[in-house]
Amino acid sequence: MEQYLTLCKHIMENGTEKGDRTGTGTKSVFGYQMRFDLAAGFPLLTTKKTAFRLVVSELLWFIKGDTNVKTLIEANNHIWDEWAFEKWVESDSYTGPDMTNFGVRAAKDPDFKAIVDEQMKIFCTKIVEDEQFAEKFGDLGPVYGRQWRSWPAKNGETIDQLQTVIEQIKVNPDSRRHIITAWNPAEVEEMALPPCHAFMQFYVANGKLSCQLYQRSADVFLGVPFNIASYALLTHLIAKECGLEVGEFVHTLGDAHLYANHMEQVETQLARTPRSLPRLSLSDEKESIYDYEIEDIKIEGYDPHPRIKAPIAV
Ligand code: THF
Repeated sequence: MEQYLTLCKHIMENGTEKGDRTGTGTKSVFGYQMRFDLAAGFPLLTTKKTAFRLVVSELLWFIKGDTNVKTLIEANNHIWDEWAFEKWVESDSYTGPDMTNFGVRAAKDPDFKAIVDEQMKIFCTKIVEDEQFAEKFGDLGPVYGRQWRSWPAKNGETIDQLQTVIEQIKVNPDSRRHIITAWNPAEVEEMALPPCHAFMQFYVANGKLSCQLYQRSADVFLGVPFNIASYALLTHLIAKECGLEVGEFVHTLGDAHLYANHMEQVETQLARTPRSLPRLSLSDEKESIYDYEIEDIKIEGYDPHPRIKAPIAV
């Protein structure tokens, strides 16, 4: 994963200091590309422990077309909590302490962070225990799962982009139209967060399936290790279903940034030496990509450096 460390170094050395929506501040470059040979090992970061089970539960959530954080919370995956929580605290139903700009304030003030954590716990409990609450506040709007599996088309019909791509890879592998887009301009406003990993294309050559992703906005320390692993896993799953080997994952970034409050963590990581990549192990019993459960997808031989904590920008 030298590619990833090279990206971090590149932003540190050449990035422009730039304000952002979250008010955290970033160092950023525009336009960058990494390539990962998926046959050489599974690209899960070894210079910090990355929670593969969270990558798996999030990807299965996308694949199943789900957009409600309830499923993730039940799988003990909390990476999307903040975006649903934000909708709740801005609604009339919320009666707790003032949560304006909770992300930035919590990152700066440990006492306030404790108050946010407490409200977040209440939120997660309500999501799991109260079905109506979950329906109202757990849904992130028409985000990835909805666009991948049921993009709203004309006459009330929907388009299953994922299924179409899988079918076309099987019958027409040479096609240059193996595309899935999560960026739906008509619906961006209704989404809790417009898609960051927005547009992907698949490519078949020499019996191998490759994938290229265009990511408009890349949180290089926290998000990108997840995004690389997620699309590598998606490529493996589709390749297996289509009877192909895996080729490359090509990761193209738009605004690639390091948040101002991740700099020390990046330095720690850059001082570490990458280790050999783990291997992916998929259950042989699944006929289709829609049948996988979390326990069917495992990583073997993963021996990373310890985890490095960092605050998420909301
Ligand atoms: N917003 C921001 N600011 N960055 C992102 O990477 C991001 N995403 C998704 C949506 N909005 C985003 C959510 N993905 C973590 C990882 C991925 C996320 C969100 C959060 C995270 O905090 N990872 C921790 C571990 C968390 C845990 O153990 O619970 C880590 O140390 O890796 C990118 O698509």
